[in-house]
Amino acid sequence: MAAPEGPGPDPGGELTGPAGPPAATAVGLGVAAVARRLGVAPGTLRTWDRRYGIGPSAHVSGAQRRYTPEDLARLTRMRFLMLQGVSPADAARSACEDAGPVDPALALVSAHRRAGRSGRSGGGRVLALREASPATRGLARAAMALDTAGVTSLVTASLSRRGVVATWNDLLVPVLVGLGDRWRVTGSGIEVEHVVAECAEDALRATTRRLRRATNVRPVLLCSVESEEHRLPVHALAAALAERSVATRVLGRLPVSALADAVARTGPAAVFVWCQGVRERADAAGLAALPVVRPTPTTVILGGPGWSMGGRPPGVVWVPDLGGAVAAVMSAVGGNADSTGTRDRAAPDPR
Ligand code: B12
Repeated sequence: MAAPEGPGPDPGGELTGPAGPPAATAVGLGVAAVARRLGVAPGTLRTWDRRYGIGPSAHVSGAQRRYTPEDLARLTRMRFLMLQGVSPADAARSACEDAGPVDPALALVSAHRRAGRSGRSGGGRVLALREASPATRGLARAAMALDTAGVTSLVTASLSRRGVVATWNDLLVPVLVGLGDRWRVTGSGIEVEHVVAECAEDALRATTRRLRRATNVRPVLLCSVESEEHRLPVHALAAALAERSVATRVLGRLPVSALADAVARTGPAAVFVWCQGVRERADAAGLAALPVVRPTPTTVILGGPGWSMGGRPPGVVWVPDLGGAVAAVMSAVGGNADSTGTRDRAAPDPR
């Protein structure tokens, strides 16, 4: 079993029993003492024992079963994982570690623990990735080293070699998801997230700025909902469209009323609105406030996991990924989603 994070076994000397090597001879802690240490009710400990088989293992004749230091270490780890948002069942399984990590987030915990044991701190310097091509591993390494020049040059090289959609899907998203998982499990790595977000945004904006001759006559507006701080997908879309000679206007975070004004003033072919929805979900029904442009109405395209689509007005579409957003905008402006100016469209994924 991995060493527990947080207090180690028996730091408070509450274990009862004869002196000597603790695990072998100590009689152990009672349920009330363990509950106190973990900050849970004794009944909760009994439930965990019954449901997940993570309970006291010392058998003392004529007495209640007692918790050994190993039991306490296991429970401490389970509690630590639960405080990071892992479900009790998964936390118990991981704490016992017989079955190995059961999901990527738990694999991440193990990676961080291994890094921790080799003397590193702050969640370790290794980023566990759900998908790990050599390219994504390289980007993750540069990011974890806070090597801004390295991150920018890896992203920039991939953008010009493989194009925006492939760079976003195969290089950036796996690293961003890995960083998000790491933050969820360990609460650390915000500085790394910022390095990747800043450098990626720079590189994507540079791609967008390279557009010289736009083919779209009507404007395309890109924005996110007012409460949203996640904006990388918007910049990925702007860059992917620029590659296809479609100019966009990135309007940042907007309340619906401001978006309505922008639509009224510019009569766009398409509007894209991103909502990650961390602080609050956005209701697509609210977009009924957008003015109807005549003779050809604006195509309203929504992206991100934060939308409630229940009462969406007719003609409002939700797209699941960057490729879908590109296709929807290209169809609104009458262009071909596959036509890009990128040199090497067919460059193999270096996976
Ligand atoms: C970078 C980042 C930030 C940066 C954003 C910087 C920037 N310039 O954008 C900063 C530091 C500002 C930030 C802040 C916060 N963040 Co944040 N952040 C992220 C991170 C790592 C990447 C965001 C991103 O670009 N995602 C894009 C892709 C990678 O996201 P995806 O969900 O996997 O994408 C799916 C679809 O959306 C779709 N898709 C992907 N790309 C595209 C593109 C288009 C155009 C379309 C249509 C679809 C699409 O395909 C994917 C598969 O289905 C995510 C981790 C993650 N998994 O997303 C956390 C994450 C979104 N953040 C999270 C949180 C909690 C926060 C904060 C509350 C943290 C805090 N303590 O302050 C704040 C909230 C800010 C706010 N009010 O919005 C959580 C959200 C959890 C939840 N249940 O909602 C995440 C998921 C991390 C986690 N695992 O917990 N964050």
